[in-house]
Amino acid sequence: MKRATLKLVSIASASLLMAACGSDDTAAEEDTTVFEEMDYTITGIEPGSGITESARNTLDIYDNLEGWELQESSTGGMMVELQQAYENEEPIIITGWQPHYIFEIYDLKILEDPKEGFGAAENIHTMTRTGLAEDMPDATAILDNFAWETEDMQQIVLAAQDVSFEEAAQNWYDENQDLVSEWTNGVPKSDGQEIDLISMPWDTERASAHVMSLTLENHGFDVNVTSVDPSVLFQALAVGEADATVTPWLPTTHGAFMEEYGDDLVDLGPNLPGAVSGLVVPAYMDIDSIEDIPAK
Ligand code: PBE
Repeated sequence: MKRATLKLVSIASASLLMAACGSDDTAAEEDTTVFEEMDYTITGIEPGSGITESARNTLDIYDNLEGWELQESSTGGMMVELQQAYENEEPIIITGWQPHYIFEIYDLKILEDPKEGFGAAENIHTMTRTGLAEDMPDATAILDNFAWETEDMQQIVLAAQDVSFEEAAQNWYDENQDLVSEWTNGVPKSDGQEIDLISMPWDTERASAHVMSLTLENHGFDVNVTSVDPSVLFQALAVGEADATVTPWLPTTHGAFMEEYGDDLVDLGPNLPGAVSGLVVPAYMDIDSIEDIPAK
């Protein structure tokens, strides 16, 4: 009798335990399913981009990202995957950055990054080759004066979804003559001096290169713009093949290139404060921090 009671008690507690485990399991399974569905893969962009470098570093420094992979592709490819996932409310984690128009068309969140794998907030810098200030002091003065805000860049990037970048930049330029004149005020006009700007193949950089090009052209310079991968950009500036750029993101995104080439070029400092890059998810996903992503 006593034994039977004990047995009953133990069965009861066992089933209670099982019930507890069961409900835990279900919750855990659901969470895991979401990440299994993504194949523990982060949707990345071009292998040569700075953000890809930061994402690789992020995978290394967070223990919970053990087993996760970064799928490198292209910005266009990432955008297509984001669009498809978003339309079907499926889970996706991308490498993303702001300014970017995806934040205008989708409800997204940048995951908190307590270990700063993507750096704290970044600035976009203006840089020249060594000696530009001596060779072209007036152009250098304009480059050095160049300063604008995230909203300005974002406005062009967004408008360029409907019209060409030339048109979007020209419209912004025409509407913001007060700001532009702050960059050129007191600087003598050129009589056709040539200057080679170098840029990167992303919308944000197309926007800034177009605006700087328009500014210099309207001040009498003969501007040529080339768009290349970040590593080529830094090399070109370091060996003096290009004159200037308004595109590097620092201290993290292009930090590795800066370490390699920083001594052989001139950093004129930030032209846009508060750029952000990181892991980005649709708002319908139930995670807020990189630390919320479960290990594989
Ligand atoms: N980006 C946009 C670039 C720089 C600007 C963040 C994609 C990169 O990662 O190199």
